[in-house]
Amino acid sequence: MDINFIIQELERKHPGEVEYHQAVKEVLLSIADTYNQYPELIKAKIVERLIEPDRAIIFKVVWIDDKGDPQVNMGYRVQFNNAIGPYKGGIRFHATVNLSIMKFLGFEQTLKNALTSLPMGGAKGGSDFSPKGKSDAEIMRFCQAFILELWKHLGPDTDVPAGDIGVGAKEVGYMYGMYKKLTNRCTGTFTGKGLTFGGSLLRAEATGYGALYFVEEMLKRRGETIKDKTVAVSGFGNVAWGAVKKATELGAKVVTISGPDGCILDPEGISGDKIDYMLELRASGNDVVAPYAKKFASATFFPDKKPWDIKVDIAIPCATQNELNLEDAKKLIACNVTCVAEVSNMGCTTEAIDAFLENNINFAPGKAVNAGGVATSGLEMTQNAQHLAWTAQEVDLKLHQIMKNIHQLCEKYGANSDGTVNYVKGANIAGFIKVANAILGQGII
Ligand code: 2IT
Repeated sequence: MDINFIIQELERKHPGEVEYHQAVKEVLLSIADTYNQYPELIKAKIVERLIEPDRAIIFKVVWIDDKGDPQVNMGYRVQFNNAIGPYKGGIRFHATVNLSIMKFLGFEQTLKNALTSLPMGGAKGGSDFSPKGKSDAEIMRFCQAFILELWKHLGPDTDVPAGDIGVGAKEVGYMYGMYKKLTNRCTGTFTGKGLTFGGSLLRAEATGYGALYFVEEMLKRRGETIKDKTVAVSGFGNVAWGAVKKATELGAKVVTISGPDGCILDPEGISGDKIDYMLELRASGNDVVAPYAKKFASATFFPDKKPWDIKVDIAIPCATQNELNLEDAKKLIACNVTCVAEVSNMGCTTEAIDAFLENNINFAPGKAVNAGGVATSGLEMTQNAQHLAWTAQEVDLKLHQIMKNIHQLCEKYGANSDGTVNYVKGANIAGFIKVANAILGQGII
């Protein structure tokens, strides 16, 4: 495989889509050696077929704000690949959303969903609509207008969306409500739904819990446990909340969270009602963490700062793509961090990942670490199809097993000769092999 040529062609066809190029390049670099051992994959042009989405649906969303004025936003759904199962992936509402970000997320989702071992293809959707500062009524009208266009492309066996940044249970509820009204069918065609209308117990916690289960496996390989370790978390949304909750439950001390406004340092640890308060912060809709330091005297707020220059054992980025760059990586390395588990999708820049790997820091990529979220979405689909609801314990057990399996896949495909694991390689190759074989087995379509 001539990676340079494939990337050049991708850039020529899709100029300026930098996040999409970044995600594809990272994967191709790590799978190249394996791919070149399979002439049948090369002959069938599996890489060329995998890196292009099946389709991208782009539409206009017009809605009415509280003043009675029309507003216009963009809507997207990138149905990336359905070789393994129905398109599946979250919807993001954030001012930065564009086609490149949707495509990188859809591509990552395809490989991630393959890692879960559940029958789900990959997709991503969203809008440049920013929920920040919007009233509840505005958010509802936007969600309804968004689905009024998108509903015809969805379905329980076609495409099942969920939440992502800016889309939580409330927004999923508004979107699913409109979807159900238009189709007149209770098909459960959304995951992360409210518990009274088909949602799964533990879906809210699943991404963060799954990430910590994965971290436990990483540490276990080194003969360590997470108990008494110090942890830096970025972000303060649903995913960060679940991660802080599980890390604390397992005996670690989480000393940071962060938002677009800056970073909170709480040396006493974020536990108990401080964790519950994260939900309040998020529900306020202001997208800031500063109020935490006003409420809890043990904490300090540092405006415009990231949590990566604090001495911790483990760093867990839970905010957004490229949030952790080379400069941040160098600071963490200087602080003797030993483990970096990326929970945000593509949370670390390529240069940051290279720095971690060169310095023998245990680094694991988002598509492995955060797969517990979509895996539990898969479990929600199963429960909906069975017309049953499992207990939290049942879901947790399955989630835990899935994360252990993903870790094993990383060990299998990412083993270094010195006995350590290259998790980037392991996750990319394991996901790719599964999708590649699924594409190959279904002919040229
Ligand atoms: O990035 C992700 O995996 C998600 N936003 C969750 C997707 C899902 O379908 O649950």
